[in-house]
Amino acid sequence: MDPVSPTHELPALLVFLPRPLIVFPERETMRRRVTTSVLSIAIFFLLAASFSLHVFRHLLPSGNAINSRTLTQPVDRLRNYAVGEAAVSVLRVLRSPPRHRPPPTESVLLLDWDVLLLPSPNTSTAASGRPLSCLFHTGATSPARPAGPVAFLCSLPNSLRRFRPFYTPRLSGASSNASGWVGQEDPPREMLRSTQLAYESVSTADDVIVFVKGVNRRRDRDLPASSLRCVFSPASGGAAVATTSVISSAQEAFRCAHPPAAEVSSIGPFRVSISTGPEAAPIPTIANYHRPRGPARAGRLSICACTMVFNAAKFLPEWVVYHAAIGVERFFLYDNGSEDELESVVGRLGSQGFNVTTRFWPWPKTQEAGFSHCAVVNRDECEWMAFIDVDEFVFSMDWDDSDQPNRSMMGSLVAVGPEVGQISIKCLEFGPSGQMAHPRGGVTQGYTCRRRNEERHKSLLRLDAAAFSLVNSVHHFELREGFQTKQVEVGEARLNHYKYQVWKEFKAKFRRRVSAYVVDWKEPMNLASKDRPPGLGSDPIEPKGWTDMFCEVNDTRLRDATRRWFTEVQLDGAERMAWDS
Ligand SMILES: *[C@@H]1O[C@H](CO)[C@@H](O)[C@H](O)[C@H]1NC(C)=O
Ligand SMILES: *[C@@H]1O[C@H](CO)[C@@H](O)[C@H](O)[C@H]1NC(C)=O
Ligand SMILES: *[C@@H]1O[C@H](CO)[C@@H](O)[C@H](O)[C@H]1NC(C)=O
Ligand SMILES: *[C@@H]1O[C@H](CO)[C@@H](O)[C@H](O)[C@H]1NC(C)=O
Ligand SMILES: *[C@@H]1O[C@H](CO)[C@@H](O)[C@H](O)[C@H]1NC(C)=O
Ligand SMILES: CC(=O)N[C@H]1CO[C@H](CO)[C@@H](O)[C@@H]1O
Repeated sequence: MDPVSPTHELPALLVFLPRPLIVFPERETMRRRVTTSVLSIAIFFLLAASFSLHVFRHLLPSGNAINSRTLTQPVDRLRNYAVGEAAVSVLRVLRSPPRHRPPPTESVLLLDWDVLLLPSPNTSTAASGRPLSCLFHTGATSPARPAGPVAFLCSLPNSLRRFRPFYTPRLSGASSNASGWVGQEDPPREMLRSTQLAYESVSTADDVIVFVKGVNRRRDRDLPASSLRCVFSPASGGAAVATTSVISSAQEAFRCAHPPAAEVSSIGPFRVSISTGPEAAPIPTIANYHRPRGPARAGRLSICACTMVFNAAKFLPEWVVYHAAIGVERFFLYDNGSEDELESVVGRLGSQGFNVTTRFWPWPKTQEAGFSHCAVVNRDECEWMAFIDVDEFVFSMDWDDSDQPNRSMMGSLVAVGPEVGQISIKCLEFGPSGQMAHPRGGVTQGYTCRRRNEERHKSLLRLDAAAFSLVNSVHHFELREGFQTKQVEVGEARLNHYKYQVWKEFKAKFRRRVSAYVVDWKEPMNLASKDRPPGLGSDPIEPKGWTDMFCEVNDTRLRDATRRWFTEVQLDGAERMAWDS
């Protein structure tokens, strides 16, 4: 929760004090009364001021509460330091009218001691060329790497992990325009927790969807929408400016009515969150509120694809080039904090004419929420959305004999009646196929032996058919009334899932699972789970005979087709695949 911000609470307390001076008394007694008033006001003011100073003493901003010098000191000393300057701050508050304030620098503690740092918009990050780092209140630092357009990721230094609370670091190496507004130099704020957080919001013409962790904690036990409220408050902190009703509550997605425009038009920006009862404080929020979107633009793309990625840059070109050729027009990647060259690979694909967009999505166990988000954000952009992973390739036996891929191929899969809201395609799981290293030419070229039976399924969703609640299980969505799911048989279309790759890749993928559905294979539990590779123990060491595991059927259909479709002959006569750079 935001601490009560003194710049918001104090003016209300102090502004009513001078009022007796304005109510003019009778002329004869005026002087005496004025004297008395002034005296009592002075006394009251002193009492009130010292009381409020006592109450707010560790919240009061001071001229330079955090600078590089004081940052090296313990927080308690910072607080004492702040009290000495309090009176000055109060007067400054009295003089300055309420105005637009940018949010302060905030941070969220993620899993594995990762810290997501959201610098105040008034912090310039295009700084001095010095490497950026997170500077913690003890003076400890750790390197900061960009995470999306406005955030940074750094690791909480070891020396701080044993001490509670955790304080928000500052972005060091950046310059800051401190002079613009009161409150910039607040004492350190506590970190927010990713387990209790409104982390994202999307506005449609009709409502605002807020993504929140910590409300619906248990599967199938979603709190009723009627017990919740949507709360809108200034991003800089302070009291709510509006609350509205929640229309739908499912998983981590909450649909709320927009507040009246007047409530959120004056002093912005605003944040949105959910509160679970009249007395309950809203869940802490970093979700910015946007006013309703305008009317949808005309014309939608037919088919797009949406996926979660973590360190998938190496696999991306093959997946994008292939699916673009068979008719996927746009790709949305939800990046779970990749540490590889994702952005440069995406940039290169963009310059080659592929439309790939990344969105930073570091929230733990939010694959369903990410897909809900993708479905609702792109509803005006795409008619169909394929929710498949970067190691999954759509293929149809009907394409076996084609000399060239064409953009109508995927289209033929979605050429269905208007009552079909979702198309469910089964997965065939490929094994290491005797490979010892990442195959030359890509996964489609090297992995050609698979398990016999299909496992699981993935879906193409007609975005207009997604249930209002946006409920999904990653593999498929719940649909609105009147729509149904079409199950496609493997003979018609299937997904080649390159699940069990060479040991090095498999290990890396499972070290940090992007899918919430894959059990942690290192934990000796759920040994019978479908997600657990059969025959694999719970040790991260290469099982004996790995290269030949999961090999029941030789299946070279996709390899053969892609060889035909994507082989390019170089000037020197050498061959390579279109996605090899
Ligand atoms: C700070 O303000 C100056 C002038 O007001 C401006 O030129 C500069 O770009 C600002 N720096 C940041 C970090 O915003
Ligand atoms: C991607 O497509 C969208 C809409 O279809 C368009 O606005 C955008 O400019 C495209 N981006 C690139 C890099 O082509
Ligand atoms: C992102 O990675 C973290 C760390 O392994 C994991 O806990 C989390 O569930 C992942 N997020 C998503 C959306 O899968
Ligand atoms: C695309 O390929 C499919 C499968 O080979 C074929 O049936 C169809 O006629 C092709 N469409 C175009 C427009 O070339
Ligand atoms: C797959 O093909 C290879 C090479 O032709 C052969 O050695 C192997 O036995 C085949 N595997 C299966 C499961 O049919
Ligand atoms: C660079 C930047 O964002 N500057 C802003 C800092 O805050 C003041 C007051 O809100 C704004 O007016 C500036 O534009």
